Amino acid sequence: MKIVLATRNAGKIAELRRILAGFEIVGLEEFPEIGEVAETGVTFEENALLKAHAVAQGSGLPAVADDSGLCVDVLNGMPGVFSARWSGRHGDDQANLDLLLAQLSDVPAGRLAAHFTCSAALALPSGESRVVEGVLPGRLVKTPRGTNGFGYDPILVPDGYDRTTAEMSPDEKDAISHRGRAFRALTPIVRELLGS
Ligand code: ITT
Repeated sequence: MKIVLATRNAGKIAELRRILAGFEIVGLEEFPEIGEVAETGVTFEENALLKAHAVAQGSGLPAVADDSGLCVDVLNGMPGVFSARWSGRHGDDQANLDLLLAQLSDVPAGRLAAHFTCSAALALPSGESRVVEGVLPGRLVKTPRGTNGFGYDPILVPDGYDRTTAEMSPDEKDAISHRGRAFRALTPIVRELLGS
């Protein structure tokens, strides 16, 4: 059974194709008629479900979606669901990172706790859906380090590590990441609902 990956974020696509390696994954490029889904939800869960349902309806196939972001304690959880458009330029990782670092410039190093969150949703063309969450807690560094991954990876050091997720290998990040956790939790649910 084919599953449509309901995301246009290249960084996520690369990670999800690894994490969901056992499934027959098709990308949104096979459904050019499906437009952008407005992320009008106020939670990761709501937005993941919005995207998964829209793509399942538009493609007629089961769809999985990811809504994720970086939540910074000292900013009351922001940028959160606004992570991809924090600078006002959706998907401009460098601009988003630069703005966040500017906002944190006066915050002492000891007060930089933050976490990545990922809500992973599955929706079927019938309208049935499931959603689960994964979290990666850590702290931010003010000088970006590493070239792997995407988004805010160069500034998040997971708890128990001294490297950013951009300094980790793809497999190392997948094993502990919010996305790895969420989609590994979703996998048995996908198998159960699709009978595969
Ligand atoms: P789709 O809606 O097409 O999936 P998007 O980039 O708009 O793509 P989101 O609204 O879920 O997706 O925003 C995700 C943002 O959160 C992403 O652009 C990064 O800035 C950040 N982010 C999420 N997961 C991350 C990770 O593993 N490493 C670094 N940054 C991450």
